[in-house]
Amino acid sequence: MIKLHFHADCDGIVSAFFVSGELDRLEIPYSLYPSLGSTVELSGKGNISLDISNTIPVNPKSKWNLSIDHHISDRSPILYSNPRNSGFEWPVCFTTYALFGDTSESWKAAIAVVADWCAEKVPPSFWDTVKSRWPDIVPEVNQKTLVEHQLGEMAIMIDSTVSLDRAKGAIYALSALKAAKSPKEFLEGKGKAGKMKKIKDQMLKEVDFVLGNERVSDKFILLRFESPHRLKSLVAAKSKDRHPNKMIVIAQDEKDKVRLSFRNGDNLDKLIKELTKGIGDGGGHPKASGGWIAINKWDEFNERLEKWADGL
Ligand SMILES: [Mn+2]
Repeated sequence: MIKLHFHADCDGIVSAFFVSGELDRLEIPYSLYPSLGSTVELSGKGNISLDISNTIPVNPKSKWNLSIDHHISDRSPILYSNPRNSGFEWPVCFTTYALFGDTSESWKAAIAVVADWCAEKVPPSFWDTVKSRWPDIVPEVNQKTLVEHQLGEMAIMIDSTVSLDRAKGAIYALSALKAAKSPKEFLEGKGKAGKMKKIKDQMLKEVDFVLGNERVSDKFILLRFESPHRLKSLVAAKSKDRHPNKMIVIAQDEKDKVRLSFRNGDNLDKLIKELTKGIGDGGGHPKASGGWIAINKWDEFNERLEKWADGL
């Protein structure tokens, strides 16, 4: 039995769509393991890990596992694919689309390309393919335009479903993608997407409620909040629209941890690593990173953040 691990975000879910579609075609049985964090431990062999930067085989001798990723990270001691190593920055959804997809499903890859802020990182010919079938969803090949348009809206439907139902939401979103026939039907909420459309409206209301409580300083904005739902990434995305010229620090309290998202800046993967050192952990991309700290280390994190801002 193949164990399919995938990051519970747009990129991971769409990647799982393409890989599981190929397994379906060959009637190879598999089970699904959405991962809410960036670390997964693989037991035995036959694991496939998608968009999870820290993929660790429990037994390092079990090489018959596969990781397809796009984060800056060390090569795992298993079959490993990362376009960064060959000079490309496209997300996992694009790699898996190129490997196993069909042009009739290119719009699904496009959702996660936009969600991962990579519209201009994938080849222009990809957009020609999408546009030739669905001109409406690609008004122009411009990341900012696309994220505010229909592809961005579909990405929020997927992210909201994960915010509400976490791992279960990720599996639901995957099944809705499998059932979806066209971007139009998906956007209109036909079939399984209907529930996701409602969840999107509910989550966006909660995000609006949280926005406005941010502390705005010269160099960054800091927004710390509590919610029963995993809103951190949605709140980060909306804060970016509100404060396009400042670094964004989003902090969501969760039992004994505070989960963090950094947006709008450079080398944010290195910065979050530095600021959480010894009190938590962090990583991700230069332009968007995430992590956590122990809740009782909040003051220390705050001091480090201020000190870093003073040094700029
Ligand atoms: Mn991801």
